Amino acid sequence: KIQTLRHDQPKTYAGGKTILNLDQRVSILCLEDNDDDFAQIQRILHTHKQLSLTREKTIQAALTHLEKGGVDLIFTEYRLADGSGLEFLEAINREGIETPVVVITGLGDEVIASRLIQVGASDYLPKTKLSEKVLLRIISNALEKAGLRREMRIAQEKLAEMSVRDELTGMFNRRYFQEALDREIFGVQRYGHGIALCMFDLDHFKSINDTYGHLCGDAILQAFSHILDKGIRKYDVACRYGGEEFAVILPDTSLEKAVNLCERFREQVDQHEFTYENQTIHITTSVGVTALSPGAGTAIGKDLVERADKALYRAKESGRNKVMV
Ligand code: GH3
Ligand code: MG
Ligand code: MG
Ligand code: MG
Repeated sequence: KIQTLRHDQPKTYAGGKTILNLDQRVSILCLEDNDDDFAQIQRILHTHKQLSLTREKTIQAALTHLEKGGVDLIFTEYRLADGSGLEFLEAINREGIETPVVVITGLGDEVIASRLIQVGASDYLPKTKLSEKVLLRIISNALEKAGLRREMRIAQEKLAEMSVRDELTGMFNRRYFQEALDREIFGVQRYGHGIALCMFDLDHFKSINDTYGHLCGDAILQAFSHILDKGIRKYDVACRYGGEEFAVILPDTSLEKAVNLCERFREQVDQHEFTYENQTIHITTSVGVTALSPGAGTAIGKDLVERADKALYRAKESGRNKVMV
């Protein structure tokens, strides 16, 4: 859809003044190779002391300038010595620069304008429409839009993070675990590094709940997660697999090393004094471990989980508080 670009009707309030909601300094970078054009913008805005204008004459210089940060808004001419405004916008997108861009140009062309908006220009202003009122409105619009975009991005990132995490413990959830396991198994064949999978199940956890209450159980699950989290490397993947079951993927790890690690965890949990409302609680964990080494044939995530589960079952059968393969 081609956007209709209207710069002749600034937002106004009862007093008829343009609304510019700027309570802090705004640093504007002008990408403009024409001295007169830059002087005109300076002249128009010179009474607004909160707006500081700096200038670069080429796309390259502007990009270098932007790398240093501190720019809130960009004005750019469309036709530049080393490229077009479109190329500038594309370079900005490539670099992941979020600073809003307003294109100000003598070239009044609606098709170019809509194309510029499509690649992310915040606004497009023909030079014939340049006035204090219009510029101030455009500045305030661009900053507002950029603020909303930033908030949206942060919200999206938060949502994405939440969708892979377990709420109670903050560990990865089962869905993420499945994805991660498939990815790691693929890596075993591709890069020739073995992986290990460890399944933890807290022993007699039902009786912990029955004795101390469900909230206490929750607190213990959190404390247990913390112990697990602290004992692994940053590229290991620890997940809450189910209620009181946890799974840890150890990339680039042999069965022997994994067993040693789990044995340390088992011991640590056994020694740990969990506390809840001035009560000291003792828990233990059973662990099943399995590994996949390169050249050991093909396996899918389900096979590996099944093997670890069986090992865990053996740990339970042989008296709990044990690590089994
Ligand atoms: P074992 O594994 O040693 O065989 O015995 P268990 O009692 O741990 O095994 P079971 O699978 O019968 O019970 C698991 C218990 O874990 C029951 C359930 O209420 C508790 N549980 C599961 N999820 C949560 C949770 O999110 N919070 C709390 N507090 N308890 C949970
Ligand atoms: Mg269980
Ligand atoms: Mg059970
Ligand atoms: Mg259990």
